[in-house]
Amino acid sequence: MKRNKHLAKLKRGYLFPEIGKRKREFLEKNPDVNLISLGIGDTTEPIPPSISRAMSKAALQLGEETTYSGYGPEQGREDLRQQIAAVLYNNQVKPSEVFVSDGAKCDIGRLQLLMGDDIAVGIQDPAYPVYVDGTIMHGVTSIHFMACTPHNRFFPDISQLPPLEVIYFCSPNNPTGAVATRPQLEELVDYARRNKSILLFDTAYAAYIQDPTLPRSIFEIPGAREVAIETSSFSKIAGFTGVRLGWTVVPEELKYEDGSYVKADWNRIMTTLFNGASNIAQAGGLAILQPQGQQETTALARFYMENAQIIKSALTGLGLTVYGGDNAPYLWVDFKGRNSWEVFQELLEECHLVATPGSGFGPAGEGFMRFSAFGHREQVLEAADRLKAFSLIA
Ligand code: PGU
Repeated sequence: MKRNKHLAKLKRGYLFPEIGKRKREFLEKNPDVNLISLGIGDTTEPIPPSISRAMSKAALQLGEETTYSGYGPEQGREDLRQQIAAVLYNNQVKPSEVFVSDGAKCDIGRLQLLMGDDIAVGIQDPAYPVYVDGTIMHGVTSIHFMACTPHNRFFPDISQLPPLEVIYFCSPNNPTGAVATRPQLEELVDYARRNKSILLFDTAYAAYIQDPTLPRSIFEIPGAREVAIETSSFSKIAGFTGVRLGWTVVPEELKYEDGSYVKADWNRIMTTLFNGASNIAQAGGLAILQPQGQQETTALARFYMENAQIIKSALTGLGLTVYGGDNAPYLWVDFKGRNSWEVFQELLEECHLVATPGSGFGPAGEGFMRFSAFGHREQVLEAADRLKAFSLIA
């Protein structure tokens, strides 16, 4: 068999397995070390009780003749689609536009099937690596990196953008923790309308927005329905990283340049390549959207945001400039131009801490490190103590 030639264009292994490898190598040589990971953005706290109970119940129902169910609709349970539209979008989207899935990462991979390979794609730099790697695997060669750095307050200069057919945009942002404001998103939507581009908007961290003036969805922006697809996830809301449940909203109005409807193709892709999200996971999703689930998950987000503040104050105490952490569970830390893999290694060896090298998210991430706020409290406090004693920057 001939290899997909685009796979050879990928620069290295996927970022997080690479970090896992370095972590394992270090532990093999230093087996007694108590390593603390603030690396991969993986939730650590248990799934709240009303949600785990709903999933246990759903699992037991599968063991009973009268309540067993097999394949469900590929697009997700109708009641879950309704609840997502009502609770998370204030009915600004229709249930029929919500496609429930096994997670945002999986949807991002499938969304790339909507695109031709002869298109120009804009991606924030730094960005969640799946956007770039997935686009390359798909055979797209024209990738425009939109630098998002402290110099432009993590928002690209839209007036300088070439015509782009697709723009990936993530807010709250992984890795910088920046959240785009309403005027910024209005500018982005306006660009997409003028250029007939499609925005692929990732809101996996929307539940972490604390400032009520910041938009939680692109569909809060007038005109976005004609230009945007939104992908999101229950992973970070409720500790569902291992349960696997997300969704994508494709508005009815959204069209390709030839006038045909994107939603029809998305439905075709999902019904062909996906067989519906796990029924147990969907029962959990419904519980998240009940008032009790909402209370429990809000408390969970608050807990991780307190972690963010603990790590932030340890890092600022070292004289480092720290971005993010106020409306997103990531801290983006300026290590003053130092090579990020070198800093990674020093943090590993001297503090026994794992953080993610900024350069793993794109060239503009060089010199930065991402610290995740996911962690048990005692580990986060211990990590903060170790950082305070860190001599690198002195
Ligand atoms: N979108 C963004 C922006 C993310 O950061 C992540 C996870 C996802 C989607 C994945 O959502 P799922 O619904 O769970 O599929 N990013 C984490 C985990 C690493 C990874 O490879 O997904 C991170 O540390 O960046």
